[in-house]
Amino acid sequence: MIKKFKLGNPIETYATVEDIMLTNSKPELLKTGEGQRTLSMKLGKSDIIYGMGESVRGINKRGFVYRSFCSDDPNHDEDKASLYGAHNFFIVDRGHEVNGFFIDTPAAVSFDMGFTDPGLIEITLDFPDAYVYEITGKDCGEVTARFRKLIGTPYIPPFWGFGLGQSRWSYENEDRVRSVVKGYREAGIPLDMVYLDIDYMEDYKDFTISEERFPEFENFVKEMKEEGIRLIPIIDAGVKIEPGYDVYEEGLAGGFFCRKEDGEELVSAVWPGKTHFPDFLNPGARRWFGLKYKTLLDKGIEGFWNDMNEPAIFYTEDKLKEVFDEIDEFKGKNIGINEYFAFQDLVKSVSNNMEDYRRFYHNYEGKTINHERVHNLYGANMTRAAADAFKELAPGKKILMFSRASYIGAHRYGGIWTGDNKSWWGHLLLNIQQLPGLNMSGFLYSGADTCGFGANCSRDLALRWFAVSLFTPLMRNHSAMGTRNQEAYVWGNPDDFKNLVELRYAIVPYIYSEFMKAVQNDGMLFTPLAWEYREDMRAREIEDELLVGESIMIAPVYKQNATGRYVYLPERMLFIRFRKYNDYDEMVLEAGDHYIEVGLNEVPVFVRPGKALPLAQPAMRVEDLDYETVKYISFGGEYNLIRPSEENV
Ligand code: MIG
Repeated sequence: MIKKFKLGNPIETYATVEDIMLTNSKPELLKTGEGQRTLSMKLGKSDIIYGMGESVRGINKRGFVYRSFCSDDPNHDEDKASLYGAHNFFIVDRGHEVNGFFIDTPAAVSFDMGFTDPGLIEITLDFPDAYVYEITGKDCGEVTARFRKLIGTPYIPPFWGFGLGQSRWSYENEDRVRSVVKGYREAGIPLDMVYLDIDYMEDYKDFTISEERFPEFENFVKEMKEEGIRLIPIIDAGVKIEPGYDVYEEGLAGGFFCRKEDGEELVSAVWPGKTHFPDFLNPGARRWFGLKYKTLLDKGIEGFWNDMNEPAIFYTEDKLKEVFDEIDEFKGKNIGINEYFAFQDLVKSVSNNMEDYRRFYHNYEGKTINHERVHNLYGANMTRAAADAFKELAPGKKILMFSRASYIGAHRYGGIWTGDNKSWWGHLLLNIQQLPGLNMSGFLYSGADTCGFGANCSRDLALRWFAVSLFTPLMRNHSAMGTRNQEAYVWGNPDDFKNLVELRYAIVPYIYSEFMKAVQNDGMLFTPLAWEYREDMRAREIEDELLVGESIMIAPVYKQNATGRYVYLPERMLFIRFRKYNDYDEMVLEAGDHYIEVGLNEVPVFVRPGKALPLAQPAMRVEDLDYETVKYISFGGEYNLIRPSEENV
């Protein structure tokens, strides 16, 4: 059962695709407070909260304040209220019944999930205008499926998008890319994609290519394609201000950039230096920017990643001026301790600050709307710009597309990656814990930067991380400038990595098949144990094991120096310890707790009773997988394998 309520005058977000009749009353399960700015609900002692999409902390979201406000913040610490996505959907599992809530507003919202008062959820809207959806059902899966039906079918990537991608900021020229491909080939490790970060461009200008570093780009794309590798360039939101640069000139002439109150285009600095932000909320601007991807499609490119679209702001001219003026006031003064801290904060406040987000406007649905009111739609509409254009530019063809910023609804247009994590063991666990929330919000094609983006990775962390990522639809190894190289072939004994990546390719048919079932049935690819084992009190607290599709459960090792781990089995399962896709131990384990040994080169998988896991003979790239080689590891069951259809290849 879904009920839709209206608070104030909501701004349309197009997050949903189903028409639901408005209930002309206040929300029923959530109690509205003063000025309809707050919504609250009592929490029972053992209620569990799931959802909130891309966010920090555990699978159970209870006990923290999350704030939906797309943010460019590379420090995903435990106290970060906002990451890159704004996914305002959560469910409360009350045992006998489950309630789901979607707060549909493009402005910021805070979700106090039993933090201030352990017995209360309190939602605070920055603006008291929103559609509120209340969904009830018998269990978590049913409520989530109803929500997913409401928001429409998730993006399906091309089949090769399930292969391994290698990325780094940056493989800055042709030879560097060639050497990465060579590294993989020599180690015999499968690979489907190499990502190009901002340095492939000329001065970080969107839709340009550096003549110096990629002098014959089109030929190079072809050369790589012949090698079986697709190049995936990055596109940033900001357009460099540079007279004569076509994207800048056209954007200006078309009136496609965001403006300030005085009618001037906002000047903000990002990688290209000073830029303007395309107004992705304006259909004309969206179409114009989307069609620009043609420049790269024409050169043989078949996939992209969209970045910096929260939008990230290093500084704006206006803010910088204000800060300098304030600093001037400190000059020559005898600074006290409080002033010292205020002084120090001044410079830090320059990037991604609220004043700047209030400084510009969008032309949305025929109205001029301040950015603050629609902030969370910006990145989502950049993705939509690309996806709409792809339909026009490459009809019938699947283009790989994923974004950093997102709002619910954008899951129909592309996937997301989870941004700048670190090569930390804690972030490996975070990777596991983020997956169910992402699926609940419709983001099925997603994954984290394998091995971690910031900080230096170690060999053991790299192995353990590959052993997790090999289950995620988007599997990409990516790292930041200045960090240690972490490609699969750089570590000693690359065969350990080869075996892990081969196992990935061997289970691609399963991941793809379960992905498609999740698309078709409004289902989950990564499910918390408690959703399936409803009566099992232990399962309700498991935060480091997941069901992946219908056949298997995973229990990854995410601690350093661990030679194994404790695993809880809610029922009898077939434990497989893979060393290689065709070399593994098999053991039936009874329900309950077990300590399992898992070497650095091993992957534990548990097949559920009455189910089977398909495994193909691996190939060097996804398109070469031969479905005739698929064999099944069965625990007394059969498997319905969905193969990629013609159009998905
Ligand atoms: O300010 O393009 O999250 O994946 O490598 C950093 C450089 C900008 C942030 C992305 C990251 C990418 C990096 N970008």
